[in-house]
Amino acid sequence: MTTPDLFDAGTDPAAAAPLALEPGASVLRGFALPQAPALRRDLEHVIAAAPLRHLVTPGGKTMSVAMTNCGTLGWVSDRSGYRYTSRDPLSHRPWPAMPDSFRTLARAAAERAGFAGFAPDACLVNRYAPGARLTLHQDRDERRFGDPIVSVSLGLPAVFLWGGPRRADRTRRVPLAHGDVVVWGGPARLHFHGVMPLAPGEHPFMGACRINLTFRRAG
Ligand code: MD6
Ligand code: FE
Repeated sequence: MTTPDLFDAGTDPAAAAPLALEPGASVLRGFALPQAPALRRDLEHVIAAAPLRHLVTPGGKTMSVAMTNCGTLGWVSDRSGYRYTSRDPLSHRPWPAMPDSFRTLARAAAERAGFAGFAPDACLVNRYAPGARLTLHQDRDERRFGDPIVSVSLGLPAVFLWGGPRRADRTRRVPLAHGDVVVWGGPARLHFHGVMPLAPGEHPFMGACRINLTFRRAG
């Protein structure tokens, strides 16, 4: 007989059963909580080397979310389009290395969600200040879609919009809190998704913002 209490989410977040959004997509509540201090510490170094900045979309709008990257590849946007680059266009230097704490967490979360062997080469860092939002989009600038995406939420809570394979599909609202991890791949890999405008607030651990780390295998 196993003892369910030993695997209670309150004592071991990594053991919590994933909440299935639909086939291929799951939410791991609190999965990143034990690693949050290490993630925050390593994030400071990433941001010092490659500052957060507001990118411009191909349509000429400045994004409300501030972004940077770490890893071999980084996602960027400008008037000429969306793409992955191996260098930071601001400094012309390679993106900062992906910290081991990031890589290890992403791999473990993917495995927990049923995608063993995930080896991300790109981590997009998103910082939301109150009011910042991400309109409905697909993640499809990666070379292949065989690998999942792992998305880690830190700081202020947000409402994630989870849609379907077509932009016009109905969306559902998924609240995401500090430490939650969303993993999607397989049949859900190209589903539309977005983030509602961030409500103002002060988070005891991250201050007045939400940080999202999105891991991909891009190259
Ligand atoms: C965010 N995330 O949660 C924005 N994309 O701040 C994304 O756009 C995203 O969370 C692909 C997979 C997971 C994500
Ligand atoms: Fe996305």
